[in-house]
Amino acid sequence: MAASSYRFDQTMLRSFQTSLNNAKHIVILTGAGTSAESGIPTFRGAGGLWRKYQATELATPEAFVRDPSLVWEFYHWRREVVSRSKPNKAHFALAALEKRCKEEGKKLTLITQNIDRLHQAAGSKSIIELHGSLWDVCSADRHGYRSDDQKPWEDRTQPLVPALQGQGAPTVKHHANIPLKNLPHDSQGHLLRPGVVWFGEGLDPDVLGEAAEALQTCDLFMTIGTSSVVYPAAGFAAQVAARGVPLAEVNLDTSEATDICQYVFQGKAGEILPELLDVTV
Ligand code: BJW
Repeated sequence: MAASSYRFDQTMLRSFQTSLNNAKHIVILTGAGTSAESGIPTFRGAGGLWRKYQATELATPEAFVRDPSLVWEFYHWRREVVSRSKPNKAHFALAALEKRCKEEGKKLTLITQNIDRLHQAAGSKSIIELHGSLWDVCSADRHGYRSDDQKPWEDRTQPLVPALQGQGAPTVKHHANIPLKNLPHDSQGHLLRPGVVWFGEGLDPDVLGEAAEALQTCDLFMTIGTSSVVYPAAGFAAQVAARGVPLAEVNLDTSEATDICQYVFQGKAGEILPELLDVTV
């Protein structure tokens, strides 16, 4: 068996597991690091580069208005990557914990910033998707924002339009420059965009409301694989800490939330979580 690349402080581990066993409602916030071991790039750091762009530069309504073909190429490539990816041990451990909680009459709410649906693929049921889904599309207004008229809808067709076939490779230097008319459109001829939440866009109020309710009632909070720099999710840890709720972090590195967490477990989520949560995956 390969040696573990992490080593827990045993006192911290036991103390965390006591909090876990005593908790009646656990809220878990996940970010891109949770899917990193499935081969899905994170946003920040070297992995977040696509061609010469930082992923966060393309996840904006302004980028979409400036160059919808480029943004569609980027999302088409990510749909390809995710469609070939499988959930990892972190996803399975969280799904197993949810199942155990249910059997014991406890509640677990998983709030994810990820748009890859890998938590669902691993069997998690109680999920709040803060930033939408890679598999959703919606119409865009003239500023590139999600149109208020309708909610995003799922379209798993891949490619969404023939013009995207074979596009989006991260290594090529030249963009496809797909003419607007050949990009995804709805049946009324409106240009479509990915049904995700970009910088500067408000989150779905229903989704935010569900998250707020869970945050107000939880008695244990875990933050896993997120840098905790993007709001509103970045504010969740401090919000529950203000009620005296214990916080735990699992991350390869430190994050903006590390300093306020009582329990800090550093390493890969897929390696740490099965032992930490005492589940078999
Ligand atoms: C591992 C690991 C392994 C690696 N195991 N760990 C308050 C103050 C200041 C600004 C704002 C504010 N409120 C709102 C804003 C503006 C903005 C914001 O937060 N800006 C900040 C950057 C400062 N927020 C918004 O615009 C949000 N809208 C909003 O709040 O509306 C109202 C409003 C608007 C404007 C002003 C004020 C109010 C919307 C945010 C939408 C974010 N969208 C994206 C793209 C989604 C679609 C897509 O995927 O393409 O969401 S950006 C991107 O960042 C994506 C992610 O979900 C999000 C968070 O990233 P995450 O998951 O944390 O990933 P990384 O890469 O940052 O971190 C990975 C972590 O994993 C690292 O820590 C690694 O160490 C770790 N890791 N491998 C464990 N194996």
